[in-house]
Amino acid sequence: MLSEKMVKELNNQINEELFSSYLYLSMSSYCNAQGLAGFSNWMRVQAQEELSHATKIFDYLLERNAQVTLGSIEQPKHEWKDLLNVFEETLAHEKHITGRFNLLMSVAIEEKDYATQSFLKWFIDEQVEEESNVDNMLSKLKLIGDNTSAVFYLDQEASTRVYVAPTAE
Ligand code: OFO
Repeated sequence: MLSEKMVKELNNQINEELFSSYLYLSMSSYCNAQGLAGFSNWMRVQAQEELSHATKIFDYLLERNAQVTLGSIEQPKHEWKDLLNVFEETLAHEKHITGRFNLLMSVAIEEKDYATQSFLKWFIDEQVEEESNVDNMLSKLKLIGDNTSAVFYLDQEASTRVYVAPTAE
């Protein structure tokens, strides 16, 4: 049985993931408004991934017979300085999420909750990949600066990203 503290933190994490999805959906709309349909797609896929993270935690709580308590989702911002700023904030947000999973893992370790430790491992690994993907895009954006044709080339690349549902584990 999950401890009260573990249930509370996992519930909080559902909210964090839903907010992440909301934030990236808002970024997707911003990119579209800037004429960057490829980056809009990239962010939309990111939003879908976050939604799947929320439901993965939701399903785990149900599987463990714990109660899911959904709270309200904070309104995301809808304006950024430019595309570079969008990716700077995405990286900062993903670092925050990594911190959240580290905290969840610390709770699971403290509680000797081995099943939740095993469940959380997928997210810990996923965060390494998420941070790296965003960091790579950010480095490219920093390199190209104001070079419009390079931005459009990158936008083309971003348009090829497709959503892949996480495998059931
Ligand atoms: Fe972007 O991360 Fe969810 O978990």
